[in-house]
Amino acid sequence: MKYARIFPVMALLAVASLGLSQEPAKGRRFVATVDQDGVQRVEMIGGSYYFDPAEVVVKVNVPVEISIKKIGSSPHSIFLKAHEAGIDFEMSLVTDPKVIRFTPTKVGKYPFWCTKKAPFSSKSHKDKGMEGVLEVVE
Ligand SMILES: [Cu+2]
Repeated sequence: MKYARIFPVMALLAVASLGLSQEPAKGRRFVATVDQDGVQRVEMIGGSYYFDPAEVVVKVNVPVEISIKKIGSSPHSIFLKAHEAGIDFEMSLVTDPKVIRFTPTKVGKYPFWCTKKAPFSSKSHKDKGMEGVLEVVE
């Protein structure tokens, strides 16, 4: 009889956790706004194994400043090469924020990722999900 009462609760919990696990594994989306000085500022964190935000939306032909730091002890980096859009950076991340500056010149979606890989691991950080997209819009 006890089970009869517990079961509906368990079923509810199971459904709830199922819902959670079906959430897309993608990270947060951030739409940058233009500050009074005409710069779009983004604060980003690199962790194991993600970027937060993982989707960043910026306006074309407006300067961007990404302030990025890592959390945790694993080495991480951020890499994005899109010469056609005036975007080209690659840097190792540290626990103090570093600033990346560029002005995107072409609308599009440009993937970025971490280039690190643990010495005895078959998977790179990118394989483990440490990647994202910079979306440049009108
Ligand atoms: Cu990494």
